[in-house]
Amino acid sequence: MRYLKTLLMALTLGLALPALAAGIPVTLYKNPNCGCCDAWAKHLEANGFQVQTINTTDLASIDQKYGVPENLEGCHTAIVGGYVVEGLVPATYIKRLLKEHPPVKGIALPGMPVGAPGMPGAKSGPLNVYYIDASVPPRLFVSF
Ligand SMILES: [Cu+2]
Repeated sequence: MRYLKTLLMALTLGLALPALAAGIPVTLYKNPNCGCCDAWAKHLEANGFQVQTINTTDLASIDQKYGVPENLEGCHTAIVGGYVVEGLVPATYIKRLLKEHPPVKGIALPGMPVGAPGMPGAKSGPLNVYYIDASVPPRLFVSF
């Protein structure tokens, strides 16, 4: 009886642990020579995501494939829960996107602004994260 209990407990733990450790899956397309994308991936992993990195020197094709307009391009493109996350968007806003589940392609923090996760330093002003959809000019998702 005691043996059975121990066995059941071990099975329960064995099943529960990988599920907890896995985190929210992210596929990250990045240039192998860009370091801030790796730092951003670490920031995500520290905040409950699990990042799979795919190195490519042809990010233009990735942007085209996922419908990221040129004016919203960052240094990398990530796919999370069916959404496109372009650039160094903080983990907390990705979670908000997944929770609110708006009918858009995704969100973008254009460029590589100092003060965003992965780019050390102090921000020179508020950083804007935009929706990726058909809106011109792009609609603001959040300022931080
Ligand atoms: Cu980068």
